[in-house]
Amino acid sequence: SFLEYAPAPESQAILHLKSDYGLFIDGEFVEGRGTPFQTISPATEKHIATIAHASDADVDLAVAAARRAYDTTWSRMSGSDRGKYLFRIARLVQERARELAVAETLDNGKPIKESRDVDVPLVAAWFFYYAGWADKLDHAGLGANPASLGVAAQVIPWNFPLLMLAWKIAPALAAGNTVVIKPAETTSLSAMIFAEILQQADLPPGVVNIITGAGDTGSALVNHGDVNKVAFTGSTAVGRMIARSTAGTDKKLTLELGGKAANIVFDDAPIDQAIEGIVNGIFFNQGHVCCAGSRLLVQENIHDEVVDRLKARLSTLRLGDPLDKNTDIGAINSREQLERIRELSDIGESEGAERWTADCAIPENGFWFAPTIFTNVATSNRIARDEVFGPVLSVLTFRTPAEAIAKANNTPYGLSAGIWTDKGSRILAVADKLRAGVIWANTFNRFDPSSPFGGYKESGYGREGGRHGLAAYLKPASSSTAAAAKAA
Ligand code: TXE
Repeated sequence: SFLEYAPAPESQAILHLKSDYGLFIDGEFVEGRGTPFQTISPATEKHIATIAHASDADVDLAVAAARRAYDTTWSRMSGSDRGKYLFRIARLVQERARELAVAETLDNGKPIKESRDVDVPLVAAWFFYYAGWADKLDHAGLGANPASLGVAAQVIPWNFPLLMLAWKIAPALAAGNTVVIKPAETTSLSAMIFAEILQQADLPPGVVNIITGAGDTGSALVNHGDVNKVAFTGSTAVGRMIARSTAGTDKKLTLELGGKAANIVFDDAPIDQAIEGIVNGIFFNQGHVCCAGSRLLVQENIHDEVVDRLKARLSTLRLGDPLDKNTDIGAINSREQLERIRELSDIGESEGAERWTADCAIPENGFWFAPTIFTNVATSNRIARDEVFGPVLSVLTFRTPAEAIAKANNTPYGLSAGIWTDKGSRILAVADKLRAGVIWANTFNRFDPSSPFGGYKESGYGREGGRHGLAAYLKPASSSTAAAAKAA
């Protein structure tokens, strides 16, 4: 199948890596005017390619190209024609799936089996899903003749570089907007391969512009005067800055920020399934997941059994070369992130929590952190409150459903939560009281393009996915168009 993994030397050959990547503006690769930077493999620290750094003038060019494309082609095109481009992009992603998966794993450090089986197939699924919406907008219950917003400025993080790109671009284009998007500085490689796909799909120039760079480029983009919509996924600190700087403008804003999700396990839960769900919940993608189940809330009477079984399971995980298809735990994306994880883990220990680390050999080069569990965690400990964004699980206990709910909600975040129980009525009763945007029952970290994703509180606002995700890229129908449509 096209998803089959080829071993490293061969797979690198299918990558056709360039040594130098420019910016993708107005349908062309152009040189950036800022100082270029290097992207490295976090598993080996070896150089992969040189990435362009967009200056303020480059941001101007990209926004101008998006505006032109919006005015002259994209907003004038029928929904069914826009849909055809999105279908084409989805199919090209499938055709180049192996190459995209290898690039993603090389640049990000995530295991190839995840990029191959999760990230890239979901990227295609997102484009297929929103392609299907493009010609149905007028009849979708989103208001009569919903209108696009204009130019969308999108800034994305490094944990799911391609998937976040798809989450941002697909609904924006389906709704008739044009895009300028900035990938994260440590993971721009797959976005530039995606730019080649846009060329292959013959997407009209300027409809999607991909500009690489660091926070300065992101800031120039979201604060640009000719942008109508800002969509950001990243840290709560930067999200706050963007909320402040766009306040008082007419830019429509959606923010998808951090999380500290509770994964609640009741004593009647199917234990084998729950153990797998807990492991997947926090160790998938090295825990670099905003909705990761980083706080395990386990019913007191099964605490010891669950912790023992978790330790046994984690001892079987294989950490190492992300390009090896047997690898379960890949590399931490950057030295900075590794330092953050180390620091918070050391604080966890100094605050009195008990630390257990899976016994695995750590490669000599690259950035690695072995799966870690903290028990005896108090709700006030930093390890129970701060987003670690790494392979670190904090275990807390509860006695009653009410206590589980109170502890789960005792966080400034509100992105996701999980409930494990055999009782359907309990799932509904507990879910109803959790302040989290996404709640999984007897599963965790499941994603589907038709399902809205987003948070409460400091996890941000707005939803991505489903028709809610589309609404984020549309103006509400004006009362006059609504009335006219009704009269007709
Ligand atoms: O995020 P940043 P960082 C959390 C996670 C992690 C921490 C820091 O806890 O440990 O944040 O990660 C761009 N204006 N999450 O430092 O800085 C930046 O170039 C506009 C959770 O990597 O927020 C990148 O493209 N843009 C999260 C993107 O913002 C700016 C995913 C994210 O980087 C900018 C990532 C500015 N002033 C981190 N400054 C999640 N919700 O999944 C930076 N950027």
